[in-house]
Amino acid sequence: VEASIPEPQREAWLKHQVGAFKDKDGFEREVVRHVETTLARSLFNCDESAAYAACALAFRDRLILEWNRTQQRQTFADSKRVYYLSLEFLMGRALDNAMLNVGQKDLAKAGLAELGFRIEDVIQQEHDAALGNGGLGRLAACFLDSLASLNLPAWGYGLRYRYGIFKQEIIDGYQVEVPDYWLDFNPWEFPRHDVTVDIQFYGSVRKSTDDSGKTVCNWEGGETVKAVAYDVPIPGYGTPTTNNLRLWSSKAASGEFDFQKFNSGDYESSVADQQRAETISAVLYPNDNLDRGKELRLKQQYFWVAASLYDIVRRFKKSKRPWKEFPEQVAIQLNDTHPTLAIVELQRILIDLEGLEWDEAWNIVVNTFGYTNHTVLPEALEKWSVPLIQHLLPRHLQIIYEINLYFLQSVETKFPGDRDLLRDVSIIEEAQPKMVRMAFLAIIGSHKVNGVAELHSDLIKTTIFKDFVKIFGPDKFTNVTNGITPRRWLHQANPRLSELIASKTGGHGFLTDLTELNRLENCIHDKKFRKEWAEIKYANKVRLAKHIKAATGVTVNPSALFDVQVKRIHEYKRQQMNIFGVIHRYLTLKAMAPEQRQKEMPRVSIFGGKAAPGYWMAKQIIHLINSVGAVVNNDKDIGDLLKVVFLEDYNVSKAEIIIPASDLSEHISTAGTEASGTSNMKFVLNGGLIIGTCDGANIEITREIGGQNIFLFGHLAEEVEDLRHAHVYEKQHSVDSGLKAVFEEIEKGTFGTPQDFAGMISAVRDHGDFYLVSDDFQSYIVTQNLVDQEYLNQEEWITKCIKSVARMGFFSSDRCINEYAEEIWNIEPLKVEANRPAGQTS
Ligand code: Z16
Repeated sequence: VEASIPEPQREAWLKHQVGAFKDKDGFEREVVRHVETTLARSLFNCDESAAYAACALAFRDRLILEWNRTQQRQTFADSKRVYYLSLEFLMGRALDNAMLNVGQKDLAKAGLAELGFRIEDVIQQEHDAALGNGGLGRLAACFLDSLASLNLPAWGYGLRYRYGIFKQEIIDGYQVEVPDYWLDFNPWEFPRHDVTVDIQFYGSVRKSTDDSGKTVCNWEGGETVKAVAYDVPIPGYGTPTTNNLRLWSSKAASGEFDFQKFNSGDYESSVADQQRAETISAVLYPNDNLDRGKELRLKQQYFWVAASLYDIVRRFKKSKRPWKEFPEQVAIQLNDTHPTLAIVELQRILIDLEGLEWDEAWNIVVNTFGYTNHTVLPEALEKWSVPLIQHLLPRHLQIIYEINLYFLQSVETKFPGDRDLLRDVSIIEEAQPKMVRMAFLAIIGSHKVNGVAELHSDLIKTTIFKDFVKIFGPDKFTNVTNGITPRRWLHQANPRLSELIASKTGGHGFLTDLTELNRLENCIHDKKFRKEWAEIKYANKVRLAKHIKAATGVTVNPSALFDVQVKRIHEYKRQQMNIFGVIHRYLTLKAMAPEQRQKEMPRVSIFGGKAAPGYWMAKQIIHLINSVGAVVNNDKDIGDLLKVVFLEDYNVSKAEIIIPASDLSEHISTAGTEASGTSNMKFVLNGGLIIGTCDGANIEITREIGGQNIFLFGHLAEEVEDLRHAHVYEKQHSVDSGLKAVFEEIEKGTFGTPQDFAGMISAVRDHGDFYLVSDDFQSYIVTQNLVDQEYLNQEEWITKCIKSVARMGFFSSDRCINEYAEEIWNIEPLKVEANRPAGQTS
C-alpha cells in the first residue's frame, strides 16, 4: 500500500516537523514534558526512576528522528545491506551509550543537575537488556555499535525474549536463579504492530502438478503463530547513522479458528493456544557453549529465522530486481549455527514459493550466507533429531535431504569410492535416531566460514571441519579475530582514562581509529601522565571496593592487587584452577611466620559469572569459591593479605565497573578450548595485565603487546590430546604436592562439608582430568608468584600497562567489522556528511 503523503500536503508536514533538542534548555524542556505528559507526573512526584524514564524518552525521540533519516537514506541508496542474525544480543544499558554516541552527555548532565538530579544516579536506574548468555551475545552487541559507527547499512535480527538471562542470587554460597522480567518499562523499543509475519509449524507436504506440468510441493495444515516486530534504534558514535535491531515477539495468530473456539464456548483452549504461541519468545535458553536439543528451542530458531527472511525478501522484492541479484543486495551473517535453518528457508522460498529451479536457487543461497563458528567443543555443536524436524518442519527436512544428496554426489565425484568420507561429511549422522548436523549444513550453505581468533580458525580447519577443507578448498575458510567497541569499553566504562588518553593523543580520534592509541608510546616516561594514570586506576579500584562492600559486606583494601576472573562458569574456563590456586596461597600464607607474611603482596581475588542452571559442576565451583571466601575473609592471621569475593549477577553494567578496576585478569582456559575470549581485550584496554594460557585471542594479544607484558603459562593446544590420552590410558597423571595439599585441606572440612566439593576433586584426580588442571597447576602457581614480584615494582608495572594499551588498536570491533565487510559481505559504508561532531564529552 502506498503510504506517502501527496506532494501538495508535504509543505505542511515539513513546516511542522519537530527537530531534535539542540541545547540544554531544549533537553530540559523535553524531560519536563515527558514527566508531565508521558509519565503523568509532576515536580512534586518525580523520583530518580521517573527522571530516568523522561531522560531516556527524550533521547529516544532524538534517536528515532535519526533512525528515520537513516532508513530513508538507505532505502533511497538501494545499496547492499547486511543482516546479522543472532539469537543473542547482550546490550546492557542504552542511555549512557546513546548520550555519548550522539555527543550530548555533558549537556544532559548539566540539564539534569538543573532539574535536581545527578546523571550517574539517573543512568543507574536502567535495567540491563540482557538478551544473551556471554561472549557470543556481547559480540553481537559490539558489532551493532561498530556497524552504525562505520555507517554500514545493517540490520540485526533477534528474538524479543520476555525473560532475558536469569538474575543470579547467591544464597548461603549457592547460586539461585530468579527470572529477569525486563519489559516492565522499556523506552528503547518501538512496537511495530503493523509489521507482522505468520509463521507455520507442523502440518504435512502435498505434491501437486502446476500448469506447466512441474511438480510443486505444498506445505499445508499445522498451526500458525504470529511474529510481531519490535525495533530498537542503534546509534553510531558521532555519525548520522542510526541502524535498526529488529526483535520478533510471538503471539497467537487470531485466525477464524480461535474465534470459532471462543464462540463455541471453548474459552479455555483458546486462551491456552494464545499462551502456547507466546511461549515461543518467552525465555532465552541460559546455556553458554552447550546444546540441549529442546523442541521449544528449535521452534524459537525457526520462528525467528522465518520472520526475518520474510522481512528481508519483502524488502528485496520492492526493488523489482531479478532474483539472481539477491546476493548483490543482501548479505546474511549466521551468528553460530542457531540460524542455520535460514539456509533451508531461503531455498524453500525460492523453489516452492517463487518457482526458481533448484540450482539457480541454491546458487543464490550460497552466495548470500556467511557462517561464523564460535566453538570447537563437541557438546556445543548443534544437532537436531530427524524425527523432530520431520514433525515440526516436514518440508524443510525434505530440502535438507536434497541439499545433502547433491552435496554427497559432488563429494563422490571428487573422491570416488571414499565411503568413510561420505559418512563423515554427511549432514545426516547415522545415529539412533538420525541427527542433522547443523554446522555441516551451515558450511555447505555458505560461501564463507570463519572462526573468531587465529588459533581457533586454524583448529576448525584441522579438526572438526578438516574434511570440508579437503572438499571445498582452504579459501572457503577464513579468520576474523573478534573485537570490542572502544566506545562502551573505554569511553563509557572508564571516562577518566578516556579523557587522559584524549589529552595525550590529540583528541578523541582513538575512539574511531583505535590504532591512534600507539601515540601513547611517546608518553611512557612522562611523569605527570604516569601519575594520573595510576590515580585513575586507584580511583576505579576504590569505586569497585565500595561496590564490593555494598554487595557482599567484605571490606577490601584498594591498594591490594585486584585479581579478577569474571565470565560464565565453565570447567573449560577453569575457575576451579583459580580457586585451587587461592587455597594454595592461603595455605602458603598460613604456613609463614607472621613477620615474613607481612612482606607478601596483598591480593583480592574477585570472581563473577553465572552457571547454567543445569550445570551441576559449575554450581559446585561457585559454592567452593563462596565457602573459601567465608573462611579466608574472616581469618585474623590473614587480614588484608587475601580476600576472596564472589560478585553476584555478573552482567554488562557490572562489567563496566569491574573491568576498569582490575590489575590482573585471568583468561586461563585449557589450551584450544576458548575460541577467542573478548573480555581479555577489555581488561587490557583498561590498563590491566593478563594471566593466561596460549588460547584464543590471548595469543594475538601477546603478539600485539609483546610477551614481556603478559603472564603466559601452561601447556599448548597441540599437547592437549596426548596429555588427555596419557591421563586415561596410561594413568600417567600425577597431582603435584601443592595441588594435593589443596585437596587435603578441602577434604579435611576447612571449607565446609567435604562431600559438597567431592565432584570437583574427583574430576581431576580420578576421572581423567579432562581440562588438564593437574598438568597446568604448577606453572600457574609459579606464574602467580611472578605476578606478585612484578607488582611490587609499581613503576615497571605501570610501564607495562601503558605499553599494552598503546598496542591494543587491533582489537577494536571496527577493525573486525571492516574485515567482515570486505572479505565476506562485500558492502560499503553509506557516506553522508557528518551533521554533527563526534561526541567529545565525558
Ligand atoms: C558463546 O558465548 C561462545 C561460543 C559458543 O559456541 C556459544 C556461546 Cl553462547 C563464545 C566463545 O566461548 C568465546 O570464546 C568467544 O569469544 C565468543 O563466543 C564470541 O566469539
